[in-house]
Amino acid sequence: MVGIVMGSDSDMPVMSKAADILDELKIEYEMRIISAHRNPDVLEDFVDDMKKRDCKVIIAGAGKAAALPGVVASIFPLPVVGVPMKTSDLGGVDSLYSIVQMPPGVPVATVGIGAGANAGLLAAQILATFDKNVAERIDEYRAKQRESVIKKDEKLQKEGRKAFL
Ligand code: RP5
Repeated sequence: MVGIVMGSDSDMPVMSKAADILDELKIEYEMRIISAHRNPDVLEDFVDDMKKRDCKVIIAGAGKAAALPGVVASIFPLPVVGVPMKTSDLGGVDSLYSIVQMPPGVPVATVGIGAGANAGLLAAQILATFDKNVAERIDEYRAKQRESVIKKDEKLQKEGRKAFL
């Protein structure tokens, strides 16, 4: 299973995209709102619980001085995927730098600003390294993705660029 945690309910639109991908790939997850700054004790309990329940990867999203993914990585021994939120003051580079610039020894696999779907996919790909069923479902997902681009190009060839405007 996968853990999904975010610092605030305001992060939900982005973190929901990660959950949508896991739903599509039939991967079980637990989703929580826990702030590293506002309730660190609850965060520690959550990570301990995830460890006990054999969780293999945690997706953690936060914005601004986004400590959450790094704190999760400091207590969870398996991969942590960090999702930086877009912010109103600094556009999300604040979150991105906070999450990606971890000190040596405590890595966070950081996706792009607001890239919840990629976080879900990366978590699924981590599970796919040892779960053949998940690997097969990722192959199917990619085949659909390929097909959708081919269809768009066929439309372009048939109807011209104005059909997209
Ligand atoms: C972070 O501060 C959260 O992850 C959120 O992205 C940001 C703003 O939080 P709220 O003021 O919306 O609760 O901790």
